Amino acid sequence: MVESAKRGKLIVASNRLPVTVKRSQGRLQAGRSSGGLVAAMEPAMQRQGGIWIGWPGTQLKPDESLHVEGAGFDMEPVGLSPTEMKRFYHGFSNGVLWPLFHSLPERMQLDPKNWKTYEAINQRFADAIVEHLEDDDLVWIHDYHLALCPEFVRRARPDARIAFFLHIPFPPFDLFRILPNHHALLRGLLSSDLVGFHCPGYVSNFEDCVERLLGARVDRGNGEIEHGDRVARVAAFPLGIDYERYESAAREGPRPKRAPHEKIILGVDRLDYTKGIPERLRAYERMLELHPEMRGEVSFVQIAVPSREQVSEYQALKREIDELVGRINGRFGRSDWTPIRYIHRSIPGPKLSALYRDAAVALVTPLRDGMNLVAKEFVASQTDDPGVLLLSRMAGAAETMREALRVNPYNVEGVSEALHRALEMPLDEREARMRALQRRERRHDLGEWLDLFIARATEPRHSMRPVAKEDFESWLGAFTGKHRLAVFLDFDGTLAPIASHPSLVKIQDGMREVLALCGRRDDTDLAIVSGRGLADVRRMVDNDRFVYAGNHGLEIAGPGIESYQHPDIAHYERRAVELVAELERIDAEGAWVEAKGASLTFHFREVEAEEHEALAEMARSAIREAGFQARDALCAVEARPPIGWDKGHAVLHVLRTRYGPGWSESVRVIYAGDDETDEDAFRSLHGLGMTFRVGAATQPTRARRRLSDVNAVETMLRWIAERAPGRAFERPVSPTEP
Ligand code: ADQ
Repeated sequence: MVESAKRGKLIVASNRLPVTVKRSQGRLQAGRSSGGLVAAMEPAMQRQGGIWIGWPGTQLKPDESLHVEGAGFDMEPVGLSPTEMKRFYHGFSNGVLWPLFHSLPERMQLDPKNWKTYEAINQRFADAIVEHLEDDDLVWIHDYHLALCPEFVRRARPDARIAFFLHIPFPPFDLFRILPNHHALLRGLLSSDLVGFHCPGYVSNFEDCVERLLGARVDRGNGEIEHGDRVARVAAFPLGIDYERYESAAREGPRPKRAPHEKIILGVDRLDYTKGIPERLRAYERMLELHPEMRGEVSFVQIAVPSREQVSEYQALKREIDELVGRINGRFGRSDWTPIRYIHRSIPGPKLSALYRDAAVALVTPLRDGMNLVAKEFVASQTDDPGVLLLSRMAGAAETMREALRVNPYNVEGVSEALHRALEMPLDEREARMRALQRRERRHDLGEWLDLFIARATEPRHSMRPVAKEDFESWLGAFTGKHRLAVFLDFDGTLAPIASHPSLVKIQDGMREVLALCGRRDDTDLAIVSGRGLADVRRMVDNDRFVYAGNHGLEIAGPGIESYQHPDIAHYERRAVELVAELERIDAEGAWVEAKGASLTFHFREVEAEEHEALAEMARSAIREAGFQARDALCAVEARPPIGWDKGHAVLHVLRTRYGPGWSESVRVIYAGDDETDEDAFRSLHGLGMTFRVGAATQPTRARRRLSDVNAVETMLRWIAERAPGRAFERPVSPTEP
């Protein structure tokens, strides 16, 4: 299946707009927002045009709009109240995701209320996107604040073209799984057509996580992930900078009246604990300790833009840095020399360019960093005497900037030695390293990044290669081993494609053949577990070697077990007759009631989509009033007796009666189903068996893995039919038997 992609407008969404609005004397004033995301995306939007959706930095009044003269693109503000800021931005985004994704989980501050607000604000952003969304537009969502947004946009507009870029690292599986909401976050991201990261290492961390936590099928070679019935692509797009702009700004930047006597060591960061500023100050202190001859010869300029000042972690960091700077300056300072000049504010562009240009060494030593643009800006600005870049191995930038002196920022001793080496480095080596760095950054600049990302995001969609027997061999081979198999299968949507009416559902020839093959094996037992009445599903499948559980397991019959009927069923059969009559009175063309004895289903697949929710609500309330449980199914609402018995109970009942209480020793269980009611079985079998949810990725699942459709189930059954013979079942011997 190939779908062509035409180009519409670009809709960018990020937590912050590129301007931060302040209210001063009742009037709005717009300033520039800080940080790497804005540095990257603003030039991109200026080139591309479109709409940027984000928080403007202050709550606008209903009659106020945001128009920034000469921006080159439109801006759409999303309002956040102070409480929402506290919970969504400071609480979950920066209090949980930021530290965890930077591999600093002990700094996480979990609070379930913050997660709720995170969900709500992601929905708000999605609504704003959908409002502007037209066919052929590209939605480009940015960063960890909006990880659920792709899913919410996809729900409203299933065909939208959605891309996501993460500006920070994606952590390894072992860390990511600490997050209580990890499934939701992965599902959110996978609703995109393309998920971009800075580095291949982050891509492979993400692939590990979706494979191990969601059981999704991952094609690492092609960077494709199957998520239900959709395919998301993943790839690394290392961000570059607008090289020429930094280069010319450096050439034109203000020149000092006379060259400073000391060599300048420069640090430029947002004031953030991931940037490793205290560690860097200690390394500088150690260098002064070990090399007294450097005192008075060098000077460390650290510029730190205030960031997230409401968060206590950031306030503590500020205090720590203030104290360290004071201590080091007190310890080594002289009347004619201050070892550290610490500037706690944003610096205007031309001044920053001049600082970059004139520095002898840039100390870029984050403890962890998605990419780090400061390293790249420094390199582009080195138009005069070449300086040296000291770069943390933990920054994404270090993966490509090989000619930098790469250091471990945690190793204070090592950084101090590297700093000394950088200060003493001869000109020819500095030149060779800097020119190589510059060539690469010039070639792989922001424009190239943008072209590559947009080209990939608008590529025609295609399906992944269909799931093959080899996939099942790797998922199920070791699990099943030589054991006997107990395979439980839902019917509608699992063994046969859904049709407009239950009576039209039909098992295809290939499926029928493979079911027969499985049925003939003496090491494999099949059971069909359906919401249909027992007689109905047995007639549909028509294989007398199988066990059947009808009415969601209220009635069970088949070879090897005694027939079972739940004791309360007769009572509910009588009451269900009245409920059927009641629901049949709901007047909607195409809606109808399927009577199944003690349970029933109200179907509305054939009714106009916009009426679905109202009909479902009417049915739910009639069902509840009649004393039944209402449960949503695919274009239907089911009424079930409230007797605490579901597909999960039925499966465990079959296993216990067929193989004895120690069944988990002797058989391996596989369950596949496509319906919400199969979730009960997934829950019961969690940790006890291998479970598959079939179909679209629109619903969360407890199943271990997802399968795209009925064909994938057929492939699984073919693998089962053809697998090497297992041991025949031995009936358990009770201790009292001779
Ligand atoms: P940040 O964590 O903000 O970005 P970084 O990539 O270094 O980190 O970008 C900082 C930007 O702010 C640079 O453009 C820099 O020039 C500017 N800046 C910093 N201090 C400044 C100051 N005092 N005055 C003026 N400007 C200053 C996040 C991720 C990074 C990733 C970027 C882009 O954490 O890893 O590289 O997004 O994806």
